[in-house]
Amino acid sequence: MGASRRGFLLGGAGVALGAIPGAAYADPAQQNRQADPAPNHPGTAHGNHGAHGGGVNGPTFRGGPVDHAANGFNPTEILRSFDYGKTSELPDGRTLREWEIYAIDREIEVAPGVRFPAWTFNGSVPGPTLRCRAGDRLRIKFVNGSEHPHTMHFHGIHPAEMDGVPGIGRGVIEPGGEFVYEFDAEPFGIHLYHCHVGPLAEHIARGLYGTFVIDPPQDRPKADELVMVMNGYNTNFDAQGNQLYAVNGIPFHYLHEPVRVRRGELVRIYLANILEYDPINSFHLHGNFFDYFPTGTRLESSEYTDTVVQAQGQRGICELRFPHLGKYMFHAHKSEFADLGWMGFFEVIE
Ligand SMILES: [Cu+2]
Repeated sequence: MGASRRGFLLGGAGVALGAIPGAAYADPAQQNRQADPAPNHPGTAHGNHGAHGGGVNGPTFRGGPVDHAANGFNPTEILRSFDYGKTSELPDGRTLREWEIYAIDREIEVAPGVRFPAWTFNGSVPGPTLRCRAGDRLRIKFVNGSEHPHTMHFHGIHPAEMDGVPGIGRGVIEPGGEFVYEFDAEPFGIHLYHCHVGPLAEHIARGLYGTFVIDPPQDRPKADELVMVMNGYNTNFDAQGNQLYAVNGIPFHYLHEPVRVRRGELVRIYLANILEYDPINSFHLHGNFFDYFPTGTRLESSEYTDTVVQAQGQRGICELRFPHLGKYMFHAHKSEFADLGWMGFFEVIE
């Protein structure tokens, strides 16, 4: 990976790339000193990269936000959005939760001027964060409104015919088809759901994934709860790595809109790695340490750290209280991923 990937950053995606201003996160004085004096000069590798070659901000897409309204979702909202479904009570007294999930083909702007033909659950990347409690009965009606065959495969414990893989139970759901997945929520923790149709890496990397939180029988301590899904985009469609990286769908989003948290309040991050084409990803937080609960299936922390590494499909819970005010970066500690979008800020306020 490396040079060849970056060299074709704009590859297969439809591109209407204008001049990209220098990055927004440096202090203005520094930005002025470092900015490329001729952002549109010809002869740069990709024509119009505003910060080509120089400055602390580099030739990336940090300069501006995407059109969230046109995309139909905003990563700031995904952060604290939990979908508890429609609830009712079963004859045995347990809670039944029902959701309707649609596979929708949707082109989204993943970086300023870079459009990606995504396949989504309910229109966003990642899909909605479904939330329930251990022991609930879950009923998920999946409607395939995409032009491609898909499934919903849930992590967790359930019967084989509810596993959402080709050839078992109902198997593949063709375009226009639908199926109701039904099973009990176990074990508690943070899990994933994603399409499981081949070529699997592409069906996932196009955007068909989301997280699935099962609360323990007794609530965890009250906290400001956040979902952070580490993802990426292979805009070349060559299955050779990714050209953009993000958390909750849009590269650099939380540079432009920092994650606001309160000093001293318990913050709980449901963190998942759904990256394809790269074996691992990581989460590193500046100026603070957090407790880490792998997969969230135990109530005792296993580690006190500022960096966790997750392989594809791994997830866990990070808990911390920020003692000091101010802005703190978070990013993949794989620097290449950070430079290509996987970075942002927490902003600690009173
Ligand atoms: Cu699929």
